[in-house]
Amino acid sequence: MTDQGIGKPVRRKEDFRFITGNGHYTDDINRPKQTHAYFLRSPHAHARIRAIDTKAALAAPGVVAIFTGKDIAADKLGGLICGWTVHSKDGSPMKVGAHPALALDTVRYVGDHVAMIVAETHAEAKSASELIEVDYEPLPAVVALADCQKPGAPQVHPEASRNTCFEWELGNKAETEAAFAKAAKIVKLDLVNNRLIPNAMEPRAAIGEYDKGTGGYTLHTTSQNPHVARLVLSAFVGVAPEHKLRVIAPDVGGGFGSKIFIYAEETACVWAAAKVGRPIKWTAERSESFLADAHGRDHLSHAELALDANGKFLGLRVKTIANLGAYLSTFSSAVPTYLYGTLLSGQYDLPAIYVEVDGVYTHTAPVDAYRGAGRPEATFLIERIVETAARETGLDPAEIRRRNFIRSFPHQTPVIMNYDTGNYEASLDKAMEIIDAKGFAARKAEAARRGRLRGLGYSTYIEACGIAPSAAVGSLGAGVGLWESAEVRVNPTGNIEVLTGSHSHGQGHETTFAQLVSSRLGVPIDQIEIVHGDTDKVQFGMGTYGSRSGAVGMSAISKALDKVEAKAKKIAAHLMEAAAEDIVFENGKFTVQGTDKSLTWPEVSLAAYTAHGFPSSEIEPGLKESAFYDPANFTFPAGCHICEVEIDPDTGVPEIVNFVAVDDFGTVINPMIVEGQVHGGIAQGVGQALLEHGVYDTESGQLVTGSYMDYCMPRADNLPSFRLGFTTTVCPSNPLGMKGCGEAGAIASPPAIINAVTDALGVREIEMPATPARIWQTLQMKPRAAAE
Ligand code: MCN
Repeated sequence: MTDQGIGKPVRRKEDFRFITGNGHYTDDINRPKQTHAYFLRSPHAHARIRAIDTKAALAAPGVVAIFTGKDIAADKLGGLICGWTVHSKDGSPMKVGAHPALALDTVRYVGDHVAMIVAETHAEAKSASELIEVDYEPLPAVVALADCQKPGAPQVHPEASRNTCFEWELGNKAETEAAFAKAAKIVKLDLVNNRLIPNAMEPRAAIGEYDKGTGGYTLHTTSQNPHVARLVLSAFVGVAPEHKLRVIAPDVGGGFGSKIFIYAEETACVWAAAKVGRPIKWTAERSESFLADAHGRDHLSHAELALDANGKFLGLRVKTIANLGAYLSTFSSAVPTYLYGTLLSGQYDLPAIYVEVDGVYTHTAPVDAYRGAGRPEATFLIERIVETAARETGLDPAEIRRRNFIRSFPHQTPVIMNYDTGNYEASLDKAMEIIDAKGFAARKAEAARRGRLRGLGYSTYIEACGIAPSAAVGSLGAGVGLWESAEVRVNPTGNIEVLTGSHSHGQGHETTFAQLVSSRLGVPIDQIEIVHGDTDKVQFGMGTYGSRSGAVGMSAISKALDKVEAKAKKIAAHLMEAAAEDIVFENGKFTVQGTDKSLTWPEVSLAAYTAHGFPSSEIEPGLKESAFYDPANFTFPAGCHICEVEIDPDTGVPEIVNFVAVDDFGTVINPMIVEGQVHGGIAQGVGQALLEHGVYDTESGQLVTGSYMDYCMPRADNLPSFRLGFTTTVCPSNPLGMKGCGEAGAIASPPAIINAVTDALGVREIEMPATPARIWQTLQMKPRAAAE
């Protein structure tokens, strides 16, 4: 056994290249004879394009070519797709508006793609874009979520009347109504889940190339799932046949969901490379990222919780309007439906749930998955209404949760999910102990003496991740299977290459995946290479999102390792003239049970390739195995986050003085990496709860928060030192017992923070982000509200 195996806090081996400037990101790559692209974007939220005059721009210095929607249409390319079909209550499929990579005759949001200018340099392409004359006929736009379904509202797509893409429902309406009819108490809450703009450190980038000799295309791009990109670009958009398209996602500097999708710019770069006969490179400027990366969240909800006289939950009903933006992005329909409604049972034994979601179009950037994707919205809703119920019934917030926790597993919720395992009380107890919940009253009193308002907020969350099995997601409308694949190649010298369909863009896979192999084969991690992100190298893969790479991707590796081990034992048995059943493989050594005969890992690896004397009918030469793995169920990470805030009533400035997260991620491969994932997720949750808000001007549809001057990202001094703890229930749905950890922080933390802020202020509600201005305003309104 190496000291780098499962459970060890091994330092991330990829970090050396990242922190010494030796990473290879898409923008670091330059191809011979490369040109540069710039995209002319719509300044209008909604307008008809009467004409585009590119003459002057084409004559500008350095310009190689200019393409518009008409050129793409002339090539009969398909539009950008949404890969998940959702059906409305009446059984009709969602209403999909056309989404050409470059706008054809209408632009539908500020930032929509109008023309692609290809020039010798980025600066030349950009300045030529100013010479393009677009004759726009501005049209009225619908921007506010609350307005878009009103009669007479401007229409985003002719296919979707009332701008409604789908009217989805889940759960049993009649049973839920019956539960409400017998309730002793009904708690009602209106909630806004604020729009967020993802801000990965590396903006999106692409280099499209075409090889005239082979007819092959190559796309280097900042993707979380290069095989899916290749599939969509070939099968649906029709850029090139799948076997003639290579997609490479090299080092990628964060994605948080926003790099799952197949966007216009990457599509146009690879398509146009054949037209100009030279590689085309594009790297987003940060302000383009604000405008045109898919945004996250943006829900308006009304929720009602029915309780009996003992504080036991009887039923939950929810109506949500979910903003999809101007076009359906790659997975956008799944986020406010199957990734949201299915988690509304939370950690609670809730006998009846009925949820309705209207997915609506507005003249804003597309909205799709962003760290947590649907599950933060569900957790925010359930944890806010449970907290409100505690306050309105006079029950302690921990006590009302305890009264309603699910305690036996497996547990079938009324909203599809079947929770496999968990121990919610254990994580609540541990979090309360770490934060010293008992001492809170004294701390509050002490803060009051200093003129500060102190509050405590709980969030006992659950999420579903892994985003698999294929049969389950297929039955819910996914257009793809959601398994994962792996290949383990043992070289003759004993070192190992693992080809995985997962993609690492900050999650430390090169370390944790190698730790798994090290544990199993007894080989140090520096002799193990994790290969990912290249469709020409890796057999296939569904990529990284939904915190699936551990539970699904590593399980595929584990399955391939089973095969490698079985074959290596067979070879060792042959070499030592023993039966394969008698070979024990431990710590990288093959021993014939009960003897001192043994062989080392390198000896067996070498023998696999020399293959001298192998009985050819029984043992093939070589040691290389692959596997596709489809799990039995989602995984259900759960836990308890508790936040303690202090507010300065004079300025409204909140300070998180204490934040405890106790999570159950099943078997943990690398506790240091997992803690880092939790820290990052909480930082994003703090951003959503207190700072970040994507705001459009409701009249003009201009993005008001289009730069870091207006969009407030969390900084180090907004964050406390998090205190973490773990509880463990081993996941029975995959061979490693793992549950995903990548999104938990972003899912769990916002309600804990808002529950703490409302507790400190002594108010029922405050909208996210609870900025100092909003908090101060709430405090000023409070005496008035109390008097009314
Ligand atoms: N891990 C572990 N033990 C567990 C679970 C996970 O050691 N029980 C390790 C895994 O081996 C992996 C890491 O923790 O190295 C995260 O694993 P997992 O939870 O499976 O999540 P994924 O690797 O699939 O990553 C996706 C997830 C998502 S959905 C978003 S969004 C997100 C996130 O990860 N985006 C990130 N974390 C991010 N971190 C960075 N730095 N950048 C992003 O873009």
